[in-house]
Amino acid sequence: MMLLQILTIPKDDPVAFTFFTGYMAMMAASVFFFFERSRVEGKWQLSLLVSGLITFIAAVHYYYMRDYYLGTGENPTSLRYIDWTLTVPLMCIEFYLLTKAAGAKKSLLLKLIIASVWMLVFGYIGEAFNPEGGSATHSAIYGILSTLGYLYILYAAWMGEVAQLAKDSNTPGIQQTVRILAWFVLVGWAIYPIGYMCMPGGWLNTAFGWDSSNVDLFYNIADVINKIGFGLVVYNLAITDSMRLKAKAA
Ligand SMILES: *C/C=C(C)/C=C/C=C(C)/C=C/C1=C(C)CCCC1(C)C
Repeated sequence: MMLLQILTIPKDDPVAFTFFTGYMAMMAASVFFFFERSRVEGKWQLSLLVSGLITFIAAVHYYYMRDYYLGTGENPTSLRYIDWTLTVPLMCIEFYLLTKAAGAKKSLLLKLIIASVWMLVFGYIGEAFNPEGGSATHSAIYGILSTLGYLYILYAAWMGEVAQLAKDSNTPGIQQTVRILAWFVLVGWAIYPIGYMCMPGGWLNTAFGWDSSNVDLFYNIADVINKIGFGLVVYNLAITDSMRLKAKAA
């Protein structure tokens, strides 16, 4: 019976659907990024490798989260945060690689990674150690602490070092790409705190009665947008620039 439960998607369960489609989308995106890597100029290959690693790591976690969710009906909180702790720093590396030619230093990468780990550690405490039934205070305190890390990355991408380096690069392609990625951080990443607020004790849970099943719905949709979208934006720059270089050489 247990096996049957694991293998079936209940037809009235949109969260289960998004775990399956999320898994497949991440897998397909990884294959795409890894194969396309050989078609771009050498200087872009590392960026595409990182794009592929982000979606590949997510795919493996979705494989396990999907079973965990179907088997227990609960949020796979620990798997979720292990995934993010690996993939969000990799997204910081994408910013670093894009601005490296304009002089980005290792210290910038380190600051971005520290901010993302800060954001995720407090988010994890907020979710995983939320008292039974949900505590508004616990949820708010750790939510706010986590948000400070998010705001730092947002600031860096829009007005801080990352934005400045993109400007200094004097390369329209880099400027445009960094700007689009900054939009992802502003809009795409903002979906996560919305999901967080659906858990018991969270503001949306109390105000609208959105329950913890909505947490994963928001996270799954946000992950597809952010991980695959981020990768495609970088890919677009890499392939456009490579084609241009090839045309010039011919
Ligand atoms: C691929 C995964 C990504 C891009 C995950 C991003 C996650 C966030 C931006 C999470 C942010 C949170 C807050 C800003 C406050 C509440 C707790 C979090 C961790 C959900």
